Amino acid sequence: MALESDFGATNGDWASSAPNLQKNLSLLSPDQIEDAKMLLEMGQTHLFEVWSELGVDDQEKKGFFQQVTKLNKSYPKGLAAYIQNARRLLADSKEGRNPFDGFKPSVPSGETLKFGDTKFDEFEKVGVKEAHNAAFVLVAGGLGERLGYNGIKLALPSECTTSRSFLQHYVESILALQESSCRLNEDHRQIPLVIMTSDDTDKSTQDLLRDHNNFGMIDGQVVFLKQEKVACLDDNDARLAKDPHNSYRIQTKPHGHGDVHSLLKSSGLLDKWHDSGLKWVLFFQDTNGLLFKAIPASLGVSSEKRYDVNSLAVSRKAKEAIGGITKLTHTDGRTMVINVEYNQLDPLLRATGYADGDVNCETGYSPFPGNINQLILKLDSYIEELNKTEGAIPEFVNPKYKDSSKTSFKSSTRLECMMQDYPKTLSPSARVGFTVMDTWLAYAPVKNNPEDAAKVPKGNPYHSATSGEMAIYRANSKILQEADCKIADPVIEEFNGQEVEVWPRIVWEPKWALTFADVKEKVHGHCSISQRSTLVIKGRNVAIEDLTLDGTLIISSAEGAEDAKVTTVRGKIQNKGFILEKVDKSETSEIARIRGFRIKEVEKKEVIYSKPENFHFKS
Ligand code: UGB
Repeated sequence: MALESDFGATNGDWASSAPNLQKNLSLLSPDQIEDAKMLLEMGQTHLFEVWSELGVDDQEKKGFFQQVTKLNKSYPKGLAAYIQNARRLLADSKEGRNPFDGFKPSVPSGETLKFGDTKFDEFEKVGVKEAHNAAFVLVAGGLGERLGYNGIKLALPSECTTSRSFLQHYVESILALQESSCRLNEDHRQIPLVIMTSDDTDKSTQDLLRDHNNFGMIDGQVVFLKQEKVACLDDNDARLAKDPHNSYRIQTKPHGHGDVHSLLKSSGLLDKWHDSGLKWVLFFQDTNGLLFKAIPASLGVSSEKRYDVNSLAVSRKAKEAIGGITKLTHTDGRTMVINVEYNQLDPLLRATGYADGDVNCETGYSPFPGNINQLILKLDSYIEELNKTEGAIPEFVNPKYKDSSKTSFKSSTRLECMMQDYPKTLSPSARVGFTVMDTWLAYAPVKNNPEDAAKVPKGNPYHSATSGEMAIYRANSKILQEADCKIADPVIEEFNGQEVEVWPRIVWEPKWALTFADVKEKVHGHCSISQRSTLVIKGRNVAIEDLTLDGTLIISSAEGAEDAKVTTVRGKIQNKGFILEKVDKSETSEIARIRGFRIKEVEKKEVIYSKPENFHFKS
């Protein structure tokens, strides 16, 4: 950098535009002097306006430059590049420039799977076989402000019948997949799991895992990568915002889940995985309790179709807060299949001749499949691409302007990037596809607080803790129905102002069944389950046969009781069961309050087996 000559070298003249900095130069190391020059050159003198005399708050001043070093290091090409990029994107935003200028959207074609049909079963089989060649990456740096929950979302129970957290469910699902895949391939590979955290989530996530012995994963199988935040911006000139609580600090905010690509690249993990023979990297998000029901088949699709990128998708309701998978064709002939984020789809459609924008078609859904942000990338081509880009993902800025002059912001903004924008830099020859699954099977995230969920337009999904839990019961009930069990119809109930279908509370551990084939292998005869029932299966080798349940049945294997032989539970069970008890806003348990109910255990039948047994109940 030619800063010395531009500013005058050693006498501090270069800092004359920031007199309060100039008075404190003796505190700074040579590297920090360079950073200070960069900040002045980049128009950031305001950061030093309130700096006190030398000798006062000196530790804070040193802390400021430590923060600048960190911001510099954690952004590709440093803080000066960040400020330059911000100025460019803020100018585009002020001018209202459409990021998709020149592109026309159309509905792409991809693989559409229907649960239970032959094609789905075949893809599941291929996916399970392939899973021992996969690594999983969970992006969990977001705090979930929209949910209004105080802890990390991964620690939330995915459902309250067993209270298993999302993280436990994810880890156990990967382990179940690992076991099935290794059995088929006759090897003993461990499927790696990477969790991307941020300062907001890192400690709590690591503690959660450690306090539960990694939920069964071995030491080293889980790797944490922490994303850093980026500097906030106060105006269109990209003046960095001061932290409102400490004027010796720059305010920072998360940069978005797109950071995962540069972190994976710089960690060296990708090459390590490649050297150990892995072929796939699967990315997923923090609160979708259904996701692993869709993973085996979609991995099968990736493998059979040799997709470089496979995005999982579901039918999307117009204006639903999930991105739309879209084919974009440029006037110059370029095409790409990409996620268009939910806030951009409507303006893009309106600007390109679709006068009504983001609306449902005759199917009752948007014609654009909804992106659920589960991506499957082929490791070879991923490494090749990241060698070119270092994992940098095209960024965007979303300032909330005070008025139509677009000259000032309501609050500070920052640059962001999204992991699903990875295909934007790929060459046109890359094989980019997607797999559409039934929504009931694949997607039920927990994102919205009860108040916002209750305001969701009728017919659109709530994406709340209430709907997320009910969706798990619905999916398990429908899967058992497909396996010829008689499952009573759901009833409609209202919790926290949201009308939801309440199906029997049926839950099983991933090791019992991960695929439909597993379920069919373990359900026999004429089984029937009433709507008010609860069925929990906690063992691996358990079959139910001619079971009639009206109440609560919990089947658990005692420690060490699992072997290849099967425990069978049959007969008729009737008891008072568990009930869903409504709670209101005054409820002190946060878990119950955000759902609008708690589960009250009234009566249950519990089967705990320590060796394979046959249980025959006669009510
Ligand atoms: N996340 C991070 O790890 N780091 C961050 O800086 C931010 C988030 P949100 P949103 O569910 O299907 C996404 O906030 O806005 C993690 C897609 O962009 O839940 O709802 C965070 O912990 C959208 O296209 O994302 O939108 C969480 O695990 C659509 O697919 C994940 O990133 C939608 O999700 C997502 O964070 C969806």
